[in-house]
Amino acid sequence: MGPLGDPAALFFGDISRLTLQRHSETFEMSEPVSTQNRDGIAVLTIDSPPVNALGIAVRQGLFENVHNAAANGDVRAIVITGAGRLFCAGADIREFGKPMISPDLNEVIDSIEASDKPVIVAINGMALGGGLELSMACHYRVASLGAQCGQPEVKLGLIPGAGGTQRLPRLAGVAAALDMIVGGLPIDAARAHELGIFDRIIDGDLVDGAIAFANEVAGDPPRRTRDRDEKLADGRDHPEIFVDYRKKMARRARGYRAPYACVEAVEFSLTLPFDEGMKKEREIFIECMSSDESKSMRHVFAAERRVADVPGVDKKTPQIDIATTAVLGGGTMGGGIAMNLANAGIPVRLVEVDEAALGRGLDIIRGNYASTVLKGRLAQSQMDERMALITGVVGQGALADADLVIEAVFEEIDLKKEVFGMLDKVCKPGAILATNTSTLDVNAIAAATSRPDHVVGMHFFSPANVMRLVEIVRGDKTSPEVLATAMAVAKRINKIGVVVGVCDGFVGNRMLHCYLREAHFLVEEGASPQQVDKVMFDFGLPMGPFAMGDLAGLDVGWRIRKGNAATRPNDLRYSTLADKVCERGRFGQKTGGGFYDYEAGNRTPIPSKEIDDLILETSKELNIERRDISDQEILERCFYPLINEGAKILEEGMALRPGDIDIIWLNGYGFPPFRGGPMFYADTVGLDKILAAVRGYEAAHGDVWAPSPLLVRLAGEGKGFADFDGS
Ligand code: 3H9
Repeated sequence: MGPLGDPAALFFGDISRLTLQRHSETFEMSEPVSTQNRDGIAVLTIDSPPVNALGIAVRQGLFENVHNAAANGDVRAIVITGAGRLFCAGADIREFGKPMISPDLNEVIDSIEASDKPVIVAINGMALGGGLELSMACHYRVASLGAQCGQPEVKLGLIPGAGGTQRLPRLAGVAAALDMIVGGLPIDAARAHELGIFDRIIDGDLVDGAIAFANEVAGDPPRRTRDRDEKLADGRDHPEIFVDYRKKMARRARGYRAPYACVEAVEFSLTLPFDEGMKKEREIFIECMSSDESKSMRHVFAAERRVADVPGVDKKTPQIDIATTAVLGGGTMGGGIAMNLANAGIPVRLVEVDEAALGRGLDIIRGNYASTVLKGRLAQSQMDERMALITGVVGQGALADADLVIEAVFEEIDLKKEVFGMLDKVCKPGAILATNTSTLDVNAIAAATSRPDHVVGMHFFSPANVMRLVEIVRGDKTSPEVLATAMAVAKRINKIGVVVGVCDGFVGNRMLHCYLREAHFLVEEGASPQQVDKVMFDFGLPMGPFAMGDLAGLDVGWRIRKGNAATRPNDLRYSTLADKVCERGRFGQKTGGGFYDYEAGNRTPIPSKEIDDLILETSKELNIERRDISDQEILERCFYPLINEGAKILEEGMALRPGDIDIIWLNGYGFPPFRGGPMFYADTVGLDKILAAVRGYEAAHGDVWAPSPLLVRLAGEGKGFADFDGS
């Protein structure tokens, strides 16, 4: 049965006047696709907020409206455009994994391409994924000055599945198509025009310009992308381009399937006729769609957008105007935070106790910017603008009129309390006092002020000017306005802010602690640092725990451990390995050695004889008979306690959702997106399997392995963390 005669399609014909609830907003939806006849040119407008995605209602609407326009004797040409801020964000991601209802996107696209009347797409804003594929099946493409287009499917673990891999090389050439499809980044209108994707850029009213264009081509035979192959010649003459491309992307694409699948599909545009290439594209698209990689990356896409949903805060929550800011403490962290603010055009005072410390702090910032300029990623003029926004100041006077002060002094509770007592006296009423503490009690810090409602945690991750994550720590008394403003500031400085509760280490570091603990125990029991690091690297992390410690500096954790020594329970197993490494003055890369040795000017870790001996000595002291440890045990012992701790964090309400924990681990600790984050990964393994392993390790290693009640409950019910609804 054809799509128009499909009962399901008839049902969906009614969807056009649905009222759609999205967060707290309500949209009155009009026809998802409507037609206006403008003197013989049918103008079809896709109107499906928020992003004109190609869900069933839009596909159905396009199919019918194109069919009607093509059959209408008064119509000479067809223009397709989008209402709102962008043309089309592609296939409707919410439909993925559900049964496809006809017409599918390829049927719609085929019907457009087959039209005997010229079809011109008028691209406003963005044409992404299926939106670009639909555009490429139109006979001509015109776009507004600020338009962009791209094939971002790879970021969802997919390849373009509606002709992108076959039509883009025909329009833009193989090299540019590979860059766009494998890289997934959009290009601007000027570049798209230069490449031949856009036929004309319209400066002025886009629809009027598209109608004028349509009148120019109205009598011409349709120009179909599938029939064009002049741009393929280059690829045919240089088949080595694919070999080179695979080699070039190997480091970036480590652990991923989709980027390679993209290259494979583009290659078929050269080696097979168009329809055969389309079939291959379809096969690969379907294979990718059912992969854990794509499921993980789609989860990440949705989870990133959900972090902004925070109880007690919504779009109506008033925010505090942030015009002037100050960062207290010009060390590596404070400097990085100041750079973030300046990068977003926000003036910031960097406050230090004396000129020498201030000079050091400003020098580090200047050096960081200068090295970005040297790499060609920042213009000198931009560096100058940013440096001009950072004013170094000695003394507290500069804090008085700041709207937001971010404290980044040493990680010691008494010092933090003293600093907040001072801020309370010096700062103007209504100012937000934020602490960058990574572990300490934000409520205790807030209690040192007379305005605990204006105190919040903003925990940046090192290096703060690079890492995207900020844990926004909601104290017991933090007001909704302050929380909403902190979230807005994070967004403004291009960070992803995740709201967490007050507990030791918050979410990320609390889980990291379990991971590091087991990594050290494993080395005491028989593994080597390099074996543990390799297992983690092969899993997809940028580096394992020992290489990471060496990079971050082992002295930081050492100082914290010494601070906690007095309160550490005596009956708990504690690894002294890292302390012993530090006692030898080996703080990591910066001292030329940590768990590994380093050659001057080279960051490559070299296995260390000194450390090997130290490990053997330590095992002996502890009466541990060293044994061979399997990679699987390393994987389980590093990740399962981390996941178990994540479950405890959820049941205590310290994180709102498993997805929030995943976003923290992806953006703060380099957890690979193709695994979706630790909680999503746990679901792919199966909570029953994880629980069984946790119980086994509990029997062997004691109470630290006690499973969280939430893990026990969900595993018992045959569920995953994805089923956790906060109760
Ligand atoms: C594809 O096309 C496959 C084809 O090749 C083959 C098919 C056979 N679908 O990001 P925002 C929602 S795969 C459904 O906050 P922004 C989003 O969830 C697709 N919903 O806004 C959010 O909802 P909520 C390839 C979508 O201005 C709301 O729109 N395309 C889709 O920062 C606003 O989004 C892509 O991968 C969608 N496709 O950024 C593009 N896209 O408010 C993915 C967005 O309920 N999208 N939503 O949380 C984006 O990159 C950005 O959303 C965009 C706007 C740049 C468009």
